[in-house]
Amino acid sequence: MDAYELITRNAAEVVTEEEIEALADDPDGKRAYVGYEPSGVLHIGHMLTANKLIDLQEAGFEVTVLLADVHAYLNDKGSFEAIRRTAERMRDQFIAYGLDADKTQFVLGSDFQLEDDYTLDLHALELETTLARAERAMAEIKSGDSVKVSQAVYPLMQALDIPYLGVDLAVGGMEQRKVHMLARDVLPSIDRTPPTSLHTPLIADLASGIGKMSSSTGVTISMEDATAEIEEKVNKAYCPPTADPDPDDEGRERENPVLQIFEYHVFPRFDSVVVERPDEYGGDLEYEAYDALEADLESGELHPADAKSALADALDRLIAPGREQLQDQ
Ligand code: IYR
Repeated sequence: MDAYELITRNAAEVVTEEEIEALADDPDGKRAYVGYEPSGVLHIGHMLTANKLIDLQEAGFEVTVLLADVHAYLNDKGSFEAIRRTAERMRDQFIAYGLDADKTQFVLGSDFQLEDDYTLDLHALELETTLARAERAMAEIKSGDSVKVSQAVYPLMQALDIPYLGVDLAVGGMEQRKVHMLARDVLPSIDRTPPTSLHTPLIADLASGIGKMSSSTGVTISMEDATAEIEEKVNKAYCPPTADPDPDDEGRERENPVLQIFEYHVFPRFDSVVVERPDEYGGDLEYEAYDALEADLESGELHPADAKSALADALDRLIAPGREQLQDQ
């Protein structure tokens, strides 16, 4: 796989392709980052962007993880002290789950976002941006309904993080895209380069296949789940037997989260996936690529129950090393 393919594989969108091509061809000095609001336990939603960071490291990027403590505070996630403690725990979890501690720079937002220059640049951006524009950028991220001033400041700070961290590429889930578009619009007004961005797909809720998987509203797999919990959640996951639409579904957009997890979490990290089946059901199946597994599930060759047990097994193998390391601490 060449650098461009590695950078863009499994991305839902890149802005823009030409800019990514130029970065792929750049032999050195390329830097990318993802920011996370610190939260108690890492779940597979975090790992989607973390997997992308691992791809980017392989493609020659230096990688920064921003533990966005000030952003979490602005988003009403608790006291600043509690958020700081959570941030430290999150750093250990990312390392346990495969981000190389020697190659990844972890930065706390509060390490640079409270400096004079940053604050003055933030005020300059505030002068350039209407409240309506900032609010629109936050629509997918904010937690409450009644908009606070903090929610207008939040996306402007996220935009400003990009030049202050000196990165070429901002990575995030699709819910971050409006903030990155705002950054492209407003940063030139304070003489900063508009950033290139890459967005990972959103995985649907495990139980329903509807909407976005989230630890606050539905079922997700956490990086601390035990083998039995993973099996139970995956067994209950929405995974229709064929591609035929459910007649009772009234046109609701449903994704297949089992397939999504195979595509975005399992195949990027394993060379092949073995589905174990008794001989009377056709014997074991081995897949080297995601598309073949999807085709077999859709044709009926692969039964959802067998796909689920292979998925639970693969997820457990992905999660076990970090889970054990964290238990020992
Ligand atoms: N908005 C992100 C957190 C975040 C991301 C970046 I990239 C930043 O520079 C700052 C904050 C979230 O929703 O978790």
